[in-house]
Amino acid sequence: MTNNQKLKDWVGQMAELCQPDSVHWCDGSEEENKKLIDECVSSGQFVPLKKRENSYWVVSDPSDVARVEDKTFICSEKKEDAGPTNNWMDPKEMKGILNGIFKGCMKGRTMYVIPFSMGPLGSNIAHIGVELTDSPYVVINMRIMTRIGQKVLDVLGEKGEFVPAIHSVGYPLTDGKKDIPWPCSTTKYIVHFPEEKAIWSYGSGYGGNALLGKKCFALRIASVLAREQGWLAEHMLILGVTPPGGEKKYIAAAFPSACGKTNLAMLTPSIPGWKVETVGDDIAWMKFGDDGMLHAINPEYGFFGVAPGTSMKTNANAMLSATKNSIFTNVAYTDDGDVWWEGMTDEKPAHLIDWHKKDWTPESKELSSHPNSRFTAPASQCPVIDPAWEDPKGVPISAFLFGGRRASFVPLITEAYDWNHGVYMGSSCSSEMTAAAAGTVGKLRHDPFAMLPFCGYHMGDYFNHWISIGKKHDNSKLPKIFYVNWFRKDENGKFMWPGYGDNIRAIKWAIERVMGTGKAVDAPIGRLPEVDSFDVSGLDITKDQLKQLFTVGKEQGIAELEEMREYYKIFGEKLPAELSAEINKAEERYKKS
Ligand code: TSX
Ligand code: MN
Repeated sequence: MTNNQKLKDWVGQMAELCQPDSVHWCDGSEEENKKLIDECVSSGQFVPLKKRENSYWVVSDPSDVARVEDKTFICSEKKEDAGPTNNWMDPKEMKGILNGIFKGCMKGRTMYVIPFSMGPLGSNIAHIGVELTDSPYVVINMRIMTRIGQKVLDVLGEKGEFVPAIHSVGYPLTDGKKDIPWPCSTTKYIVHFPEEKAIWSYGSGYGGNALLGKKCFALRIASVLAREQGWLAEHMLILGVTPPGGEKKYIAAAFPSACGKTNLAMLTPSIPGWKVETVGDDIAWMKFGDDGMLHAINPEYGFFGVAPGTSMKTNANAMLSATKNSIFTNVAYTDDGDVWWEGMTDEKPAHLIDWHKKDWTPESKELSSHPNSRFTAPASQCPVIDPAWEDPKGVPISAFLFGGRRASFVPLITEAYDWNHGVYMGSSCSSEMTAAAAGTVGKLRHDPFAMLPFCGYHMGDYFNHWISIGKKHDNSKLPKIFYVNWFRKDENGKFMWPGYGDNIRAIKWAIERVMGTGKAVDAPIGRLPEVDSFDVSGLDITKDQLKQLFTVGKEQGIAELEEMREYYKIFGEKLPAELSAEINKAEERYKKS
C-alpha cells in the first residue's frame, strides 16, 4: 500500500506497456516468500536441499550465466558523458527500442512490484528503488540481497524519491505457450538513463542483469548521484579490524574480479588477537559525516558470491553464511540433496548432477559447476558480520585498499604519498591476464578502481570527482590510500605470499600507518613497509623473501609508468591534469633513485 502517486502512475504505465495478467505488490512478508518459493518448487525451477534449511538449487539456461557487458548501455543525452568505456545510445532512440520489446512482454505472467531500500531503512546514506519484474526468482533473490516490501513504501511516503527499475525475462506466455524452467530471451538489453535515473533490463534472469539493486542501481546509477551530490558509490568491500586491545578501524577495498574480494571481506586473521568483521563484500556508499570523515554503508542485505573456489579453507565465513535460507544457482547437486562446486572439498564427490542437469563423475571432462555459479545468502547469517553493519550513520573509513592480480613487479603493499597519489593508484588497478581469459597471457587488463564496467558516466569525469574530493575535504580526515598485491610470483612461478588469513599482516601495517606507529621507507613507487617492523611472526618466510616482496626494479617501474601514460590516452581531454602529474612525479622519483 502506498499513496506515492508517482510510483502508482509509473506502475500503471508499465503494466499497460508490458500487459501482465496480474500485478502483485510485494509486502516482503514471510508468507509471501514462502508462496513464491512453493510455486518455484512446483514448477521444477527450484529443488529444495535436504542438507540446508530453506535453501534451493537452481540452474539457469546455459546461455544466461553472466552479466552481458556488450548489451549494457549508458544512455546519457550526450555521448561524451558516457565516455569511451561504456556503450552509448541516444536515449530517445533507446526508448524507442525498449518500448518495442517491452510491449506485451509479460503476457501470461505476473508483474511483481518490489520496493527496495539500498542500505538500512531511513539511513541518510541509503536510497530507495522499485523493481518491476516478471521473474519470481528475481523477487526471491532481491529479498535476500536488499531490504524489500511494505516497510520500504512506509519510508518512501507520499513524496519520496525512488529509482524506477523495470525488468523482464522477455518470454511472454502468449497463445497458451508453456513456461520453461529458466525463461529468457536471446535479445538482451541492460540500459541506464543517468539523467532520468532509470533502469530498463530485458532478456536475462541472471545476477547483475536482473537483480537491479546491485550493479545497475548501487553502482551505475548511484555513481552518477554520488558525483552530483559529492559522495562516493564504489565497488568496494568494507571490513572492520580490531587489533588486540586496540581501537577498531574500518577499511574499504576495491579489486578487479578474481582477486578474492569476498574472501578478504570475511578474512580469518592468522595473527593471534586480531579480529576482522564484515560490513559488506561488494559495494560501499560513502558520505561525509559531521565529523569530517567518510562514513560507509553496505547498500546490500546479502551476498551474491562466486561459488567455485569457496571452501571452509578459503572462506569459512562465506560457507557458514550459506548454510540456510540461501539460493544456489548453476552449481552441482549431490546425491544426498546438497550442493557442491569445484574447490569446495579436496575430494570430489563420486557422483553429481551438474549444472546442465546431467550426470557427472570425477572422470567427466567438464566442470560440475559453472565458473560464475553463485550463492545468494543473507548477510545477517555471516558469523563475523560487523555489529555496526546496519548502523544508519555508516562506519568511518580510515583506509582504502586498491589492488590487482599481478605476478610481477607490484609489491605486497604500498602506501600513497598523498590523496592524489592514491587516486593515481586507484586508477592503475589492473590484473595480468591468465590463460583462462581472452588475450595475451601476461598483458595488463586495466580496471581502474575496479569500476570499469560499473561507472555510469565518463571515467575521466570519475577520476576528476575523486580528485575534487581531496580538494574539498580535510585531507587529514580522508582515508589513507594503499595498493596491495597478494599474487606476486617468484622466478619459479611460485606465489611469494601465502595470502588469505595472512593478508592481515599487510592490513596490520596499514592500520599502524593510520595510527602513526608503522614504519615506512620512501620509495619511487610509494611508501613501503620497513622490512624489520613488518609482522611475519609464525610465518615460514625468510627475510630475503620478504625483502623481495617489497622490491621494485627501477626499469620496470619506469616501464609501468609509460604503460599507464599510454592507457590514460583513451580518456583524452577528460583526464585530470593531476593524474598525468602523478606519473611525472613518480618518474622523477625513479630517476633520482
Ligand atoms: O582470495 C584469495 N586471496 C585473498 C584472501 C583473503 N585468493 C584466491 C584468489 C581467487 C579468488 C588467493 N590466492 C590469495 C589471496 O590472498 N592468494 C592466492 C594465491 C595463493 C594460492 C595458494 C597458496 C598461496 C597463495 N598456497 C598454497 O596453495 C599452499
Ligand atoms: Mn562485484
